[in-house]
Amino acid sequence: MPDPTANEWNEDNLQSLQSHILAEEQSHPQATGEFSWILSAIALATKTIANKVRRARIDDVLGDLGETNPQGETQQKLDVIANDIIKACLGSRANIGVLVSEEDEEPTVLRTHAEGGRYAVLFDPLDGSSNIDFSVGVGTIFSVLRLEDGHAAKGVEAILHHGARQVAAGYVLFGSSTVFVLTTGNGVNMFVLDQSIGAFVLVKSNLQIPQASPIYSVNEANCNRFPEPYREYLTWAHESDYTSRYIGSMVADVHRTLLKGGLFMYPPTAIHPDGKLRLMYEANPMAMIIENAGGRAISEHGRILEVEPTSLHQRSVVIMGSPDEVGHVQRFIDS
Ligand code: AHM
Ligand code: MG
Repeated sequence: MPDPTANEWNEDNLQSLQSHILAEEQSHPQATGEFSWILSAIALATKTIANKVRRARIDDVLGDLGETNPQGETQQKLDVIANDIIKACLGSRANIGVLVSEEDEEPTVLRTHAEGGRYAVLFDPLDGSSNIDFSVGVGTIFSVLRLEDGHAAKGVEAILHHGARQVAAGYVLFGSSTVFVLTTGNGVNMFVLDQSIGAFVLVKSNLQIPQASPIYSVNEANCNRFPEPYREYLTWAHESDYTSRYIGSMVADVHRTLLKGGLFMYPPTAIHPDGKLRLMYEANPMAMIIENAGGRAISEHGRILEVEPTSLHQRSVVIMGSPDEVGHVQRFIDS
């Protein structure tokens, strides 16, 4: 019989994102505390975006702007609002040198390494935003890279590193609840925004993706334009009684895959021969999360995290999820 007078609150069941990051930093003797500044800015930005997303219809900011982003895709009003919020929240953090956004052609250089700019933050401010008018889950994705001394002189090259060099990555899903999933390379933790106190609280530490799960998540309407191995995989999955789930928002589809297991992929198509998703601020951060949860994340030529980027907005084929499920697709690609 539980003691009703016992205090059930302890550090395991009420820990904010902020205190979690501080505790993690304290466990690294060389940590300077700089990192918590960046993550607290991301938390502030995403809480603000969550509020905008919820109020979008009331504030009449749904729909597109009639303009396109650097990839030629239609910008939603909320894409631009979310981008501005992130830049406003991160721009004043003294240790951020460079911001890279899906919505901006060029990186925003805030300060050089000599001026204290130690990190670059790369982000997709509102992924899946074509779903926003219908109250479907959308999200912010971010990747944090450490900058080397002298980065200002090297320009974009200072940021063109493979994803294995990320020092942190995460996403915030604006769904029926607002969920913050974070990795700093040491497991994956999940926080939920408690609206009543305005803080992200830890709900699950050390998330592990299931080893296998018969679910695939892909835009199957493109099937006839997929290369042969993907079509063969889908035929195999149909014959193996797999089920399908596809929301069309990467954050929501990857989040489900992380929790329930299965496979998420965006193969090459006629329109997007290199895949549709962007390497540096969509594929890489999601790959870091999935790998840290025990899953696999590959393009057609090996680990996504080992792809050497040649441009900021380049695209990548994405195949990620439970290790066994990724293995099945790889089998068809390799045969
Ligand atoms: P976006 O960054 O412009 O929102 O595009 C990325 C989105 C992903 O969230 C999603 O996985 C994909 O595009 C869906 O593409 P499609 O509609 O071709 O299935
Ligand atoms: Mg996106």
